Amino acid sequence: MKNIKYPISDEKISRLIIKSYFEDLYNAVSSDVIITGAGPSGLYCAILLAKNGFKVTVLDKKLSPGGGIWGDAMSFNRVVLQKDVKDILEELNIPYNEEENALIVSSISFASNLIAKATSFSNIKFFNLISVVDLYYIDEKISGVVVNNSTIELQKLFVDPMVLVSKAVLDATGHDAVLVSFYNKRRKVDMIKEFFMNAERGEEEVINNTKMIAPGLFVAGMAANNVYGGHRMGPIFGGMLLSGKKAANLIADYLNTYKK
Ligand code: 48F
Repeated sequence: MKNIKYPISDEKISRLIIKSYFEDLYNAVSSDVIITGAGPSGLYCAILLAKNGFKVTVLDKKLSPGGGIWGDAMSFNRVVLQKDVKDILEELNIPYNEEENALIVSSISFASNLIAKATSFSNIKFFNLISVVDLYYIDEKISGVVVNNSTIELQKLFVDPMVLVSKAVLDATGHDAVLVSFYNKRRKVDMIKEFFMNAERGEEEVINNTKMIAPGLFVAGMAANNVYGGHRMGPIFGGMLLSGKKAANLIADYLNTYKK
């Protein structure tokens, strides 16, 4: 008696994976928005834009989405959020404990629920192990990104990248503000660099610093504080969600008035 009623051959496994993956990649050659960085600000922005009906591509150079959430606090797997984002945690089904007017959340639950929500939208395509290595610039606006496989980048192999086009691009790459740095190489932006750690100030600033840097190029999350000189902060994440929300609103307004 066999235990498995529907066995699958190795050949079929390869065929199914290649077909499914490359269908998605083919589809992602052109999107409304490319979000680079699947940390908290990028993921929440993707969720809100997808809810609005936009076609979203999320790229992350690492194996697992979630960015800095997994690293939590010195490896103590909890993060803290302000009560201002209680409704967002409830919307994302993330359990929390309330203490001293603050919310305490398991970083594992926070990351996995954000990822689960984002991957539940058919209009968000996810690609991990893909690095953005440059910006695509056409007609005086940012019109996509130049990408390569992360393992090729790590090995520094001489392999040419390709372009994914979009009407808007979000730099949600965290502390390094990678996409704004690419832009800054050709068109000057005053990158002030992030300031010393201060959670209260940094969390306020990260929302104010979420902006459109140049036509088609937006910045959110820690990248925004790095560009505009906001304070860095530790394992507190309300500002990241609210920055992602502000970015989604700015991008939606831009896309609604977008002319090719
Ligand atoms: O750093 P990250 O989590 O971004 P964030 O949304 O959140 C910051 C917090 O995690 C934390 C904090 C809390 O107060 O300060 O730092 O600003 O995630 C950034 C993601 O971008 C990816 C990287 O792998 C990470 O998952 N990334 C960075 N550079 C590239 C990239 C690149 N060139 N191409 C693709 N992905």
